[in-house]
Amino acid sequence: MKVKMILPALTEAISPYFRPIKYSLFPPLGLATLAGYLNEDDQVTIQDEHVEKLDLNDDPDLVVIQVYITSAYRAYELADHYRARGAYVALGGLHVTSLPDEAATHANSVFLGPGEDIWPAFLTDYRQGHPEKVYKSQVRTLVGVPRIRRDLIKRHLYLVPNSIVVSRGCPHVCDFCYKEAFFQGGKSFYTLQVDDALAEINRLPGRHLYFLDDHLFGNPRFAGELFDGMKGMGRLWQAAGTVQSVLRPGLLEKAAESGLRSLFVGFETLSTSNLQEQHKYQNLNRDYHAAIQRLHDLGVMVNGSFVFGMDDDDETVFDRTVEWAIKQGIETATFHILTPYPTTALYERMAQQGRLLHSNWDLYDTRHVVYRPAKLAPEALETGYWRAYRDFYRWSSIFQGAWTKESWSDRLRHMAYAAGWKKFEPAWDMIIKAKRASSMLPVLETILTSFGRHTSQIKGEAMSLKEPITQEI
Ligand code: B12
Ligand code: SF4
Repeated sequence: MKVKMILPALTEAISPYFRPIKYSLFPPLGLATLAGYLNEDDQVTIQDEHVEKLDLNDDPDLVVIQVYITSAYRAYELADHYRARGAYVALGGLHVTSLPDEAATHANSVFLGPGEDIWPAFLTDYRQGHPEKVYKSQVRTLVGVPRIRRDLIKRHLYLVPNSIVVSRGCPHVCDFCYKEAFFQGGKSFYTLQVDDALAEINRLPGRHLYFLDDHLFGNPRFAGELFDGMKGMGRLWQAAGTVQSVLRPGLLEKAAESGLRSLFVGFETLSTSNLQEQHKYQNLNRDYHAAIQRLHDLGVMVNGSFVFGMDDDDETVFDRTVEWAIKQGIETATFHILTPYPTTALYERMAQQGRLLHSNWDLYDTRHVVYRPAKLAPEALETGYWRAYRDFYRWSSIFQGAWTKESWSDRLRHMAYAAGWKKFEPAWDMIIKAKRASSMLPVLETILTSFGRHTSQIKGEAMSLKEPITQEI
C-alpha cells in the first residue's frame, strides 16, 4: 500500500519573502508516530509543507493529513485534490477533533482525539475493506506503542530534529487551552513508561533534545524517575513546565542536573482576575519572581509565555508586562493574542456572549483578534501585541535583561539566545532556503551551555560525547 502523510502549512510559513525560523524548528512527530503502525511492506512518505514543496502529482492509495486550526483550509484543499485523484483521505488532529462535521466534507474518514487506539483500528478495517466514516479515541495509553518512524523525518531540514514527547496532555484545565477539547471522552493526561521514554531518548543521536510535552513535570513521580534516568546521559534539553512545578522543591534540581537548560513557562498574565477568569488556578498566588530566580540559579533560561486580551487587560497591559519580563531577566518571551479555539470553554463563553467576530480559521493564529475584548478595541490589542514583541526584543531591552545576570557567561548567553531568535531573522531565512537548518544545532548547543559554563552534568561524559549517543537513524 502506498501511504502519503502530509503536514500542511499556513500561508506565512511558505511565503517566498519571509519564513520565520519557528516553522523549521520541529519535524512532524505526530505523523511519524502514526507511521509506526504501518506494515513493513507499506511504502510511506511524510511531507511537511513548512520545509518542503509538496509533490502533488503522485497517486497514493491512502493520504493522511494532520489538521491544525491555522492550516485547516490548506488541509481541506489538499484533501479535495487527493480525493479527486482517487485516493482514500484520512483527516485527523486538533482541528478535526474540534469540528469533525466541517472536516468530514473533505475526508473519507475523520479521526477524533489522539491516534494510538483509533489509527490501528482503522488500518485493520481499511485493509479488510470496510473502514468507518468516524473514529473516536477512547482508550488512552502509551504502553506498547510502536517505535516512532524517525527514519522518515528529513532531519537536515530542522533546527531541532530531536523533538520528543513522553506524555500526552496535561493534568490542568485552563479555559483557553486546546487540551480539554482534544482529549474529551477519555484520560487527558498520561505518560510513557519511564523505561520506554529513556529508550526513546537513547535512540536519538547527538546531545540536544526538545521535549514538546505540554507539561513535562505534570506527573512528579514520572518526571523524577525520568530525570534520574537521564542523569549521566550527557544530554542538553529544553521543555515546558508550569510555575507551580518550578517552585516544587527537588524536581527542578533533578531536571537541571540531567541537562535542562531552558524552560517554556506559561505565566500568561500578571492579573489575578485574569487567572481566575481562565480557571488557571495552578498559577494563582504563585510567586513568579521566585520561580524565575530558581530557574536562573540552576542555570536554566526562561522562555516566558504571555497572553494578551483577557477581560482584565486594558491599554496598559503591554508595557507593564514587557517591563516586568525584562526586569526579571527572562531571556525570551512568546506573546499571544487570546484565541478562542472552537469547543474550548473560552470559545463557548465568547459565543454565548456574542463576542466572536468571525470564523476565518486562518486568522485564529494568536496574532489576530477574532473576538471583542472587554476593555480594549481589537485594533489596540493587535497594535499592543506587536509593540510588546518590538519592545521586548529591542537591543536596549536585551542588554537590560542580560545585566540582571551576575556572571559574564550568563549575560553573554542571554544576549546570544535572545538576539539569535529575533535579531537575525533574515539570516535564518537564508539558512532555511539553503536547507541547512540542522547545521545550526551546534551553535544552539553552545549557547544553551552558557558557552561551556553550565556543563556540570556532562562532566565525565566527555568521552561518550565524542561519539553519537546512538547510531544515526
Ligand atoms: C511542535 C508544535 C508546533 C511546531 C510544528 C508543528 C509540528 N511539526 O507538528 C510549530 C513551531 C511550527 C508550531 C506552530 C504553530 N502552532 Co503549534 N504546537 C506544537 C506543539 C507544541 C507540539 C505538537 C506535537 O508534536 N505534538 C506531539 C504529537 C505526538 O502529537 P500530535 O501532533 O497532536 O499528533 C497526535 C494526534 O493529534 C493525532 N493525529 C494528528 N493528526 C492525525 C491524523 C490522523 C489521520 C489520525 C488518525 C490522527 C492524527 O495522532 C497523533 C498521535 O497521537 C503543540 C502542542 C501539543 N501538545 O500538541 C502546539 C500546537 C499544536 N500549536 C498551536 C498553534 C496555535 C500554533 C501556531 C498557530 C502558533 C503561532 N502563533 O504561530 C503556529 C501555526 C501552526 C501551523 N503551521 O498551522 C496550537 C494548536 C491549536 C489548534 N486548535 O490547532 C497547539 C495545540 C498549542 C496550544 N497549546 O495552543 N507548532
Ligand atoms: S497548564 Fe498549559 S497545557 Fe495545561 S491545560 Fe493549562 S494551558 Fe493547557
